Amino acid sequence: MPRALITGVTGQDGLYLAEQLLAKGYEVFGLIRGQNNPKRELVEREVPGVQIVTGDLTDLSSLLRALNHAQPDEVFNLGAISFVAYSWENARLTSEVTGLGVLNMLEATRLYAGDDLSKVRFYQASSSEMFGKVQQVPQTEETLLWPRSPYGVAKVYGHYMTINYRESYGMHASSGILFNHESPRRGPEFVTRKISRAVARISLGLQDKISLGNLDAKRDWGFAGDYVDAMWRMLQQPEGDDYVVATGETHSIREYLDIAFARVGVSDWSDLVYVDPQFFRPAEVDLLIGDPAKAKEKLGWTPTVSFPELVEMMVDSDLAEQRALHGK
Ligand code: NDP
Ligand code: GDR
Repeated sequence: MPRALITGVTGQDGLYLAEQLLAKGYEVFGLIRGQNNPKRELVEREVPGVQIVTGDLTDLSSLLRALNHAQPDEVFNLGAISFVAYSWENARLTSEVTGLGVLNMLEATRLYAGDDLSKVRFYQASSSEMFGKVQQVPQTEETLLWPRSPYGVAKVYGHYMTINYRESYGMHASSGILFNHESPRRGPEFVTRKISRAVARISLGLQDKISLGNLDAKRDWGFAGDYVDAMWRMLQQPEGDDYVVATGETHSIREYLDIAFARVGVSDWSDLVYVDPQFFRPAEVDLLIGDPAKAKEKLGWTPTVSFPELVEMMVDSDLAEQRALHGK
């Protein structure tokens, strides 16, 4: 039975990945940080087969202990401070967790493997946020990186460190340059979930308006369940490599709003959305659109959920959740 260790198991991707690996017959270990992490219950409820280990990406010895306990064949490093807007307010902390945390995890994995580095494979959660300022459309594995946020800079560090472990030690280390992916499990601070939840609440009379920032930003949005499958496929390849994972389509926040409101029967949302300058970022990533050709060809990966299906899935899920919460 193959064994996997997932950092960031309490997050959106960690939950989907744990679910998929358990269904494939893996023994799954999930790293959880903190003395009494409230999200532990979420993991135990949603993916009950996961075995919890404790550790923190800023603490190398805790990671080594977790690895020695789990004895994984595959390590998925999904843990990070992942909210881009927050990264300006906590740039150093973001660098330590999202950047240096990758080095800690790589080094702990190397130490755990000892003389036989072939016994373990490593996945790093890199991001389209590394592309930042538009240099090329669509973005590929070869596009110049120009990060626009402390988060993006930290991810670039982790990305190159992963490549460096592959080149220096021959580690089977892969970096997935994943474009935005969403789901009903998305954190409510991210724009898609913020909108789907607000639309559900507005339609049920629980809220009047949504405050948002830049409505003209464009993202290549896919479904998280598809994207974690791409992570797993990367680690099944004979060699570690880097792959862009994206849909190849881009849409603005306005288009997301159109579909989300249409789902609850609202065709003109202009009076329901308030643009609040507090949600604008010091530097914006205006346009992301990825070219997933390499992932399609080498991994046989293809997205299965269209943009309208994704938006509707999220609004429907929030409607059900809000109805249950408020007895409506
Ligand atoms: P989430 O924000 O939902 O999850 C982040 C996870 O990281 C949580 O489990 C969190 O744990 C954990 N974490 C935070 N700090 C630490 C720490 N110091 N030590 C150990 N774990 C920590 O992110 P997603 O699931 O959306 O994304 C997964 C990964 O993929 C992240 O690295 C993200 O940056 C990256 N990514 C995500 C994309 C997306 O569109 N979703 C696109 C490209 C990359 P806790 O619950 O304790 O806070
Ligand atoms: P992003 O996701 O920064 O792309 O990072 P987010 O959903 O936060 O922002 C997407 C775009 O929407 C604009 N926006 C708003 N964003 C938020 N959060 N709240 C608002 O009110 C709002 N109004 C407009 C933003 O300016 C931005 O342009 C996500 C994270 O999952 C990262 O960890 C991951 O690496 C990248 O996706 C790929």
